[in-house]
Amino acid sequence: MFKDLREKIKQLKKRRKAIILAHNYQLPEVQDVADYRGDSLELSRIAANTDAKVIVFCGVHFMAETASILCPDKLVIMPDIHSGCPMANMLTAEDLRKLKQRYPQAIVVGYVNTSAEVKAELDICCTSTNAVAVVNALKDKKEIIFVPDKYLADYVSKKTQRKLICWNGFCPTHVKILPEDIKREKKFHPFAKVMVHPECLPSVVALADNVSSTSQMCKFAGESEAKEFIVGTEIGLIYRLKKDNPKKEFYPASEAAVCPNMKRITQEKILFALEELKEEVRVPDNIRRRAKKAIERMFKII
Ligand code: CIZ
Ligand code: SF4
Repeated sequence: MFKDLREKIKQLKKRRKAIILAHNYQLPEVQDVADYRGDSLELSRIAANTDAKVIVFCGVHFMAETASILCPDKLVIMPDIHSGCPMANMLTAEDLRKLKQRYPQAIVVGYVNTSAEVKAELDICCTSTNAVAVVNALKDKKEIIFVPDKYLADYVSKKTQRKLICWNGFCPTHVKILPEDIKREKKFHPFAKVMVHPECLPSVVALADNVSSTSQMCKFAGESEAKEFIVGTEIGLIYRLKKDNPKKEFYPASEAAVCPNMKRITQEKILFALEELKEEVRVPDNIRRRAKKAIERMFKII
């Protein structure tokens, strides 16, 4: 059945002049039909530079919004519009405006895991790949607000030796990975390198050989001499890591690290999305222009 679906998707994709982008956490069946896989920013950059007319974005809502912010002339559609990010939903634009009022001198750095409305309130955007570099570039600023992820903020603060004003946001999936999980897997696989995402608990980050975003993990696993890896992030990444490195072994730190929102999209939904060209994600122009500035400032730093 997948073969049939795959063929239909391929044909319709051509007819619609569409490309399919899949986040590293998507289901294997989605990654298999994607033209590109990557983290949210890699995918948005691909969206911005493609000649395709339609972008089928398989990820969560803020990622499709980011693609739309960077390429407003293209039709960005999500095969499941209800794929949201609970972390992004923990901070509203109104919350951030209030925080800014309390610290009027502070420069505002925001993780890409935020809504377009929140991005419009930021000075600079960042990702888990470049958060440390972004904060390091703000040496002349006395106060820095860093939202919404308190654990990413903790990691960045330790790496940069900067005090950050943060928000009480977190990723409900990454906090499921516990230090005991890492210790147990290390016992089972004593030669494995431990890679963890900076959205994890600080007690988990402290046990890692490598703390990085999903795209950095793919790079690290490919370049490392090690043959085995314990992976402390959403388990969808394991499929990509294994496919790209068939001679190496990857063990999830915890089978509980599943993001249900990342698992909503299927091949069937991709086919429907291509048939009906729905659901469109478009950011209103006034918000888009302001949000784009924050993303462009980040591009200038990295
Ligand atoms: O930016 C992304 O794609 C996220 C949320 C995860 C990562 O580290 O790739
Ligand atoms: Fe959001 Fe966490 Fe899911 Fe990523 S894994 S989309 S941060 S809830």
